[in-house]
Order: sequence, then structure tokens, then C-alpha cells
Amino acid sequence: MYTANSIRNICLLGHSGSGKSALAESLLYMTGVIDRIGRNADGNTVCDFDPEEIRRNISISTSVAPLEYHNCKINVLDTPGGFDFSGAVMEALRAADAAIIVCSAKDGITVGFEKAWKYCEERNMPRFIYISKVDEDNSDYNATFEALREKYGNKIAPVVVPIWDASKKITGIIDVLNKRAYEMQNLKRVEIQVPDDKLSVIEEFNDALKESVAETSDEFMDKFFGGEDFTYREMITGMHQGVMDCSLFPVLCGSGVNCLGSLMLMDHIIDLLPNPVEGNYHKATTADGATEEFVVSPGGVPAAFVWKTVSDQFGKYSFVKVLSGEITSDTTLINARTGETEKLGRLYAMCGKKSSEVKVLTCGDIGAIGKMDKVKTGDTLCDPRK
Ligand SMILES: Nc1nc2c(ncn2[C@@H]2O[C@H](COP(=O)(O)OP(=O)(O)O)[C@@H](O)[C@H]2O)c(=O)[nH]1
Ligand SMILES: [Mg+2]
Repeated sequence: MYTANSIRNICLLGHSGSGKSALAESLLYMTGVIDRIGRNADGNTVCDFDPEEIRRNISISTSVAPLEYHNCKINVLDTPGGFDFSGAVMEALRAADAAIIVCSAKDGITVGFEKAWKYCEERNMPRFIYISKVDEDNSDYNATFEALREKYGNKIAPVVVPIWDASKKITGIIDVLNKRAYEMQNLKRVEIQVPDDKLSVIEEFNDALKESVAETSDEFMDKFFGGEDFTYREMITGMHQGVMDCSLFPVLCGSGVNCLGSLMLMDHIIDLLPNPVEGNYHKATTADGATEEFVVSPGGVPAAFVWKTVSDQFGKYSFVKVLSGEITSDTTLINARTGETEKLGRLYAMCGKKSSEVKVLTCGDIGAIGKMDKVKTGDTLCDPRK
């Protein structure tokens, strides 16, 4: 069981084909949820399981893929990039606390990327940019990064950057924050020396991050101008603040195929992206009709928001995000839309098409409730007391 501060709800956004489902697959592989990497072309990935998705070789609805990493639970919401399915993206944005916009190093900034950016801007959604497919022969990391800088300015901060060899092939990555480098050997991460010719540029990027951190508080500003160095923890604290304020957009990179960058991405998700208590704002209506800000609170009375519904031959699943307290399968709640009392059905943790029954869903977590006949997407299930 995870408490709210050790949960991250992340949605993957971006153009169709940019590599979102492959990235989700690589995160699942690197954390041991699956023991081989499915391929979109073979129709055996976790996130594209619908027969229609397999036939058309694209994602149509949002899949949930939970994984555990460093004592945290990361719920990855893999959205479809196709413009016909933007409703599914809206649902995912409602449930997620942060976004990762996937931008392929082959295609750079596309219409799908710009749409994803706009959705995030409209919601002040903290976000990372993940430059995908760096392993591909005709990919161009530099051109993609430069295009991002040109369009969005200095808030675009390189945090994980690639290493390439003489033939311009990308062979590894460097974490700008801790200045450590890695490569992949047979889907295993191996630490390597930071190449000499990269030292100065890493130093330069690191200095730029320090400047961004300095701007997040007076204390950090004083320290910075006093010529004092930040500790690693202070860097994380400052960058987390910058990401929350949308004054800093970390750029990471990697490959969903050989899993380069996948562990580093998760390290940064945990360190820099908001947990459900810090994330996404909700407005609530009280019993007497007043509007107030809904405070996401683990210790509060139970409340859950239905962000997606699936009905198929296996039954009906109402996907929920628990916004307050915790829910169990014998909880009785009130549907705020209808005023009717609803006894909850069985609770499930979902991973792609797989559902496994759970006893409880805690504050901030995402799961599904079975057989809630009268419940629709957009409903809030609340405690009778509130
Ligand atoms: N070489 C390479 N191919 C990738 C990578 N990520 C995705 N692909 C391929 O690009 C295609 C689209 O990827 P997919 O993850 O389905 O894109 P999505 O629409 O964003 O979910 C598939 O054929 C993937 O195998 C990557 O990092 N490297
Ligand atoms: Mg996909």
C-alpha cells in the first residue's frame, strides 16, 4: 500500500507514433512488471490490447500501467495520440497530476506535440519533455532540442542528454544533475565514464539548472549570489518547485526499444513531478451549493472521481482516482450528480487489459470499480457527510 506522497500519476502525451506506448512498455520491463518487451507490430504490448488497437496498430483509449520503483508507485496513463481520440486525452489529463510529452527525435515538434503542449498550458500542468527514439539511425536529438529551445525558450532545461560516437550514433546518456553516465548492454543499465568531450557542456547545463533553482526562492537566490554551491537535495527541491510553477520544463531522452533512459526517467518522475496531494486542482461544490477548492487529503472522508468508463464483454469498469480518504469494496458513497446512494462493487488495480482485485484504493491512487451500473464518467462519489 502506498501513501499519497509516494504515488505519481503521470500521463504520456504526444503525436501518434511518437513512442508513448513503447516508452510505457520499457518502464514496465525495467521495473519487472513484464519479462519481455512487447512490440506494437506484434500486437503484444501492455497498453495497446484492444483488438481494434492491435488491428490498426495505434492506441485508441487511455491505458493504465502501474509500476513500482524505489518505494513509489507510478501510475502511467498512456494516451492515444490520434486526433480522433482527444476525448481520451482529456480524461487522462483530468486524472493525472503531471504529463510527459513525448517528442520523437526523428520528427521533432509536430502538430500532436503542440496540441499536447496547449492542453498542459491550459491546465498549468507540470510536465517533462521526453525526446524518444534516440536509438534510430536517422534521428536528430540536437535539431529536436534546438527547436524546443527556440519555441519555448530557456524554461526548456536539458536534464538527461545523450552521448554519441564519431558516426553520430547515440551510445549512452548523462544525468546532468549528478553527472553520471550510462549505456545499455542487452537491456541492462551499465554505468560508464562521462566522456571528456562532454564534461564542459554538462558543466554548462548544470550551471543553467543552478540559475533556475536560484530563482525558486529568496534563500536559494542569496546562496547562489553568495557563491555557495547547492547540495544535490537543494537542487532537487528547487527544480521540483520550478516544475510545479511551470517555470522549468526538464527535457529527458531515451529509447523505448532498448530502454536507454528509462530508469533515469523514473528517478526524475519521483524527484521532480508532483504527488497527488501537490498536483491537479479541483473545485468542489458543498451540500449548500457553495464552490470551494477541493483539498486532496489522505485523512479526509472518502471521495473518488470517475475519469473513464469501459464496458465490454467482461463487464463494466468505472476508473476512479481517489481524491480523499480511501475506499473499500463495502464503502457506501453518494453520487454527487444524482444524489443516489451507491454501494461500491469490487475494486481493481488495472494494468492494461488485466484487472486484479484489491481490497482498498488509497488517496491519490487510480483503480477501477466493477459493475457500477448508474455511474458515468465525470461523476464524483462522495461521503454522505461531505
Ligand atoms: N527505434 C525505435 N523505435 C521506437 C521507439 N519508440 C517507439 N518506436 C516505434 O515507433 C512506432 C510507434 O510507437 P508507439 O509507442 O506505438 O507510439 P505511440 O503512438 O506514441 O504510442 C512503433 O513501431 C514502435 O516500435 C524508440 O525509442 N526507438
Ligand atoms: Mg500508443
